Amino acid sequence: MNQQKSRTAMGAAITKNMVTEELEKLQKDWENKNLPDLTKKIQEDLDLLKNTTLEIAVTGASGAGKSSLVNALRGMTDFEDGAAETGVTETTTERKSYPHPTFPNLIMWDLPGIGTPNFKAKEYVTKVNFKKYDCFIIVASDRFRDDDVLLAREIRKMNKKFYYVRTKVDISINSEGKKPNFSEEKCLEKIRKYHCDNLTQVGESNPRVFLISRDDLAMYDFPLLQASLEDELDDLKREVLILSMPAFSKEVLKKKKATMEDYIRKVAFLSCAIGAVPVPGLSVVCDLAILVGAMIHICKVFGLDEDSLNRLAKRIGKPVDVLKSAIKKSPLASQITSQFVIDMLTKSVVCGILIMVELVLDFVPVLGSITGGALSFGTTFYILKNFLHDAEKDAENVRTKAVKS
Ligand SMILES: Nc1nc2c(ncn2[C@@H]2O[C@H](COP(=O)(O)OP(=O)(O)OP(=O)(O)O)[C@@H](O)[C@H]2O)c(=O)[nH]1
Ligand SMILES: [Mg+2]
Repeated sequence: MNQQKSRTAMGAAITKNMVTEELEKLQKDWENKNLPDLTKKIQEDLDLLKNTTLEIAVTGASGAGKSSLVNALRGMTDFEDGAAETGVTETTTERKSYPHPTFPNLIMWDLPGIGTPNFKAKEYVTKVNFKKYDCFIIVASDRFRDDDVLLAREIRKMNKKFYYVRTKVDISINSEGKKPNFSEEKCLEKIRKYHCDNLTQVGESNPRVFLISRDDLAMYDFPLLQASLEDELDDLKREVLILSMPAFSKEVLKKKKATMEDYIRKVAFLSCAIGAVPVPGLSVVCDLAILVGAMIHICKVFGLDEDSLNRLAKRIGKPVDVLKSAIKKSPLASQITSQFVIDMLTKSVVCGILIMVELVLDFVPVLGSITGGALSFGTTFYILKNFLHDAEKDAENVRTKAVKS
């Protein structure tokens, strides 16, 4: 390998080794399939994800914080258009679906409180159509009751997953925090133990309880709850969850990035298979529409679009411009057009694409007769990987800005 080939393309995040690895994977996938079959399979995978929904029901006693949790999981405050109504008296009186504002494939179901005169425990399961949901979050803000365990039993009968969640932990921590020698960790452990004992008393064996506050999903047990949900969902539903999850921690951003890497591979392959179009005035070939669509998707996954930034600004009570000032490298989703991509390609030709193209050409014999397609794969993969790298960094900067007091 000559020196030029082994170096990182100027200033870019993507090395030639990374592209080589991808081409080798592509070559392997290719071995037993022909191009139309593989293209069909990849397009089907992408369509399947587009059509997959994840429906999470939030249930529990009246006033426990169900609607507030539905809003928090959609990255919203309780006080904006489209938010589930919350209140200190019985508020939600019929089940209602709340699709995620950016990724409507995630549907949160806000259910009425169980055990109220309108929703007696016995009829509740049929009245709110328990069969419909993929999994359940059973919330309590003081203690779990017989009714909650009854719900859990019904869910278990359907072979579905549920999670016991204790909400409003911020309130408990704030009031206990005033005591001398306060330890947050010990206090959380005490609350956890209390609820596990309480659930055992009302008939649950070996319960696990997640402590959360709707005000800050990065705190307490929310990251554990999210990890448990992910572990127990099938691949497609897990992907829906990861894409739509508010970017409240570095770990969430990493998971989003890993998911998007797989997406980029698929998209680059499609760009290869669909046949490449030379970009006028440039010595590159690729499918501009694919690039535009993929970049907009990446921005949305990382919350780098106007609507997501506005929602986050509202949640944290800061002007949206403060958040925007943290975005140094990526455009906002609304700024991505064909012209934007052409400008980007023009700069990248100087920086790195040509080196990639040279590398991809080495692979052409294995990729058969689709020289243009192989070039398109290389260009699309290289551009999107760099774009993803920048988007993750910017999303992390936005997150840091959001948590800074
Ligand atoms: N501090 C704090 N307050 C919360 C939290 N979750 C909910 N609340 C408040 O608790 C009250 C009840 O919350 P809701 O989300 O309306 O409760 P619900 O379970 O939907 O109630 P119903 O619709 O009546 O069944 C509201 O005033 C919320 O603002 C939390 O995590 N922390
Ligand atoms: Mg409610």
